[in-house]
Amino acid sequence: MRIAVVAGGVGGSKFLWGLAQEVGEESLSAIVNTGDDIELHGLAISPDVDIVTYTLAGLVDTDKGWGFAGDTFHCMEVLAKYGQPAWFKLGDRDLGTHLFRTQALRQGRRPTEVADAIRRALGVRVRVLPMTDDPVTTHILVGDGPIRHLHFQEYLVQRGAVDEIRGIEYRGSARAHPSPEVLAALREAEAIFLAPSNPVASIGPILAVPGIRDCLRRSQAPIVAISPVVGGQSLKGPTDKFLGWAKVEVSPMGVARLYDSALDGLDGMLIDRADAGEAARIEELGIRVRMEGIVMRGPEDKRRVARAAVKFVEEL
Ligand code: FO1
Repeated sequence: MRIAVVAGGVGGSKFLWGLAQEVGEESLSAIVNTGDDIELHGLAISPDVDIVTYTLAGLVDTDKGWGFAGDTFHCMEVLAKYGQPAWFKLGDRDLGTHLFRTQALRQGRRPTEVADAIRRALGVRVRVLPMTDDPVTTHILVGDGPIRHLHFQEYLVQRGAVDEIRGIEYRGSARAHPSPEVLAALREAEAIFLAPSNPVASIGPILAVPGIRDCLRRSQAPIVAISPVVGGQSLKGPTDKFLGWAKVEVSPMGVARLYDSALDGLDGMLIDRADAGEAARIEELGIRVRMEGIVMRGPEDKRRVARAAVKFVEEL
């Protein structure tokens, strides 16, 4: 079965890793958020694309969820000595990726081509596709008086997501087009999963690209979301804060409703057994529900969630 997965960084990569073990890498395409992309020290950094690639390559630092395992940060120490911003920790090995990406983009290669070169070089057979080759940047609006516009990484990493969210902009998304590779992956897919990533900050920028949203709306393939919320709490990071801003209930039901309206119909939702009480309410929306333990800590959890998702979609 050919599967397309719409994914952010850490949550998306864990689910993709499990899927790769269960169905094999060749049948998978990952359509990855690039709203988090940032330029720092003159380098083009694409965190979610790298997280997905490193995870599938078995090279990621599984404690942090990003960067290469065992990386060192000597270059950052030198940059800090020169008074350069050092809040976004780029490992010495990781810098190799950013140097390569920056140089290749300057030579005129598309982000999709560069991501493809990187994943192939690292031995990944899943097609890792940036959501678009056009620039899209997620900005978080904060501030009690005058509104400040923060880049997503400034909000999340530099300031630790402490600010109250006043607004979110997916800058450039309205003018962005999906790449031919993304369109092909979506059209060929026999099943589409929305990974357990932040619905507003990670999946939101992808669905904000009109050509992707339209393609998903028209898709004949079943679309199944894996809930990023368990027992009223987000699986990772400040997802609840983002859902709160979007006036979405921090529950599988809230996320189901959000996706259902964004896609003009969601086919299925995989939720945690802890949320069994919500199943009937979600099914009232016409969305089929499957329950499983969906918290992914170790490799066996990731495989179990992936197995449940595949079985569910096969039965839809
Ligand atoms: N996240 C952090 O919390 N702190 C960092 O210093 C940091 C550095 C970093 C470097 C490369 C990379 O690919 C990812 C990195 N991340 C870091 C993760 C990233 O900011 C977010 O987790 C994602 O953008 C959200 O999906």
